Amino acid sequence: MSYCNIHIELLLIIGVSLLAATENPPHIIYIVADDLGWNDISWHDSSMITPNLQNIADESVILENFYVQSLCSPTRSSLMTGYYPSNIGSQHKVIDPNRPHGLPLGLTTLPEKLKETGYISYAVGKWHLGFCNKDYLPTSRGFDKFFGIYGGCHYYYNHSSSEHGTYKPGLYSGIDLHEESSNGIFKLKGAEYDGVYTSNLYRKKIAEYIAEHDPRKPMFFYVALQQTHSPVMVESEWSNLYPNVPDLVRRNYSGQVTLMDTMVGEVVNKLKEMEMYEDSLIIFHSDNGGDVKTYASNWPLRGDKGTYFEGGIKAIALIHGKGIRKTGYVNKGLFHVSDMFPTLIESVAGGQIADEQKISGSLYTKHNMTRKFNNPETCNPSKCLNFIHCNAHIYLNYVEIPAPEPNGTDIYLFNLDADPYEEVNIAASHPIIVKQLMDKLDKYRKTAWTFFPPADPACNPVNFEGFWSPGWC
Ligand SMILES: [Ca+2]
Repeated sequence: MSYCNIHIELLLIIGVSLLAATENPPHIIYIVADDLGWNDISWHDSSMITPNLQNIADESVILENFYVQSLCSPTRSSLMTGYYPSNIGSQHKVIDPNRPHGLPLGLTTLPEKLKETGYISYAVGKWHLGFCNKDYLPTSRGFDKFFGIYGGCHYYYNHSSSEHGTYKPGLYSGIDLHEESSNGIFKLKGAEYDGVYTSNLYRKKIAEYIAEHDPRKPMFFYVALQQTHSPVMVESEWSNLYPNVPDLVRRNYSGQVTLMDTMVGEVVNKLKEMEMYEDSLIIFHSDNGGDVKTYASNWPLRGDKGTYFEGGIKAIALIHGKGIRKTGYVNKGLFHVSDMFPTLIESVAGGQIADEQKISGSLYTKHNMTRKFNNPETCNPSKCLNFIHCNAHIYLNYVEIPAPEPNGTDIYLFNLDADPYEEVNIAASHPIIVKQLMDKLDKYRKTAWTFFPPADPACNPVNFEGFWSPGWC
């Protein structure tokens, strides 16, 4: 299935490409969960308490073969630009707060493109696409307002993170909570914020942005939730909903899932209150698979966040609302997050993407493939300084082949129709398919590059009133 087929199929699902020229395009509510496990949703595991998402799902199209990258920044880079991350230097690892890089400047982002057709854009939550220079910030990349964090995660109560996130302490640490608008960029600290669980701040701000929006203009709202990313911290009212879960971390993680679900319900209710719901298209998906270190569950899929087995790159996903022709079913078509950009621009917003962009060697050239830079069994992500030297992952008619490092020997080939949980490696018995896919992979390697500079001590938040801030690249 080529890019065109993927795009056309997604377009058919949405079915809004035939909007009359006089009809206003819908509001687009794009909700991204962080590290949500494949099995951590009620339609896969009925013990998970996600009634709001279930209600939406019952009236939506569940995309059961929706693929993303295995980590946060690569998926979000692809979503915001329509490129494969490997073609825009964003494939490698994530955008670390101590490295002077970001989503490469000069690329037209989704909100910038939507602005051409009249959209007003808001973002609440996690950015994780660079901040070392003001030019990388959300309001410099097309959003009209932003409230949230620049990095990949932070502690929910004191809003701090280290250069290594919250996994382990780093030499540099600081507060990561900001608001941006036409009035400026603001570091958020004080009684209104200190000690307040971050998601509660988001809940308030999401409602505020929707209430302030002029409903006569199309709205693009990027709701980038921190749930269910580490640290596994949640107020007890949520974890107490799972009294039968014996493990404390899993109980807290489950509470995060239900808080996430509640926030989605609050978005829906606010849209209804403002009489915008009937004119809204809602998209929900995770940015990568669940992280088993935080007790997420991707069962029965193999692998998890950071791997290129199904558990790392197959995301919970649905699409709901205005323009959907047929709802209440599971679609098993093969999609990649990069398909969202052209679909939303052309089919939903009524905008245009230049033909030369569609047919260029890198931009918007879609295939059923997802590249990978590491293999959990052979490659430590922290040592993968260039994904080309690590592993890749390619799909062809539902057969996948994670290819090895150039000097490696491990090749996996799975028939996902017969073996969806990747239990039997059939590479040795299918050399022709392996050769075909390796040749294809080599072709794509030639279009890849990496933007992953070394850490720069100029990032130190002590230089910026204790905040992770722009101004050092
Ligand atoms: Ca993530």
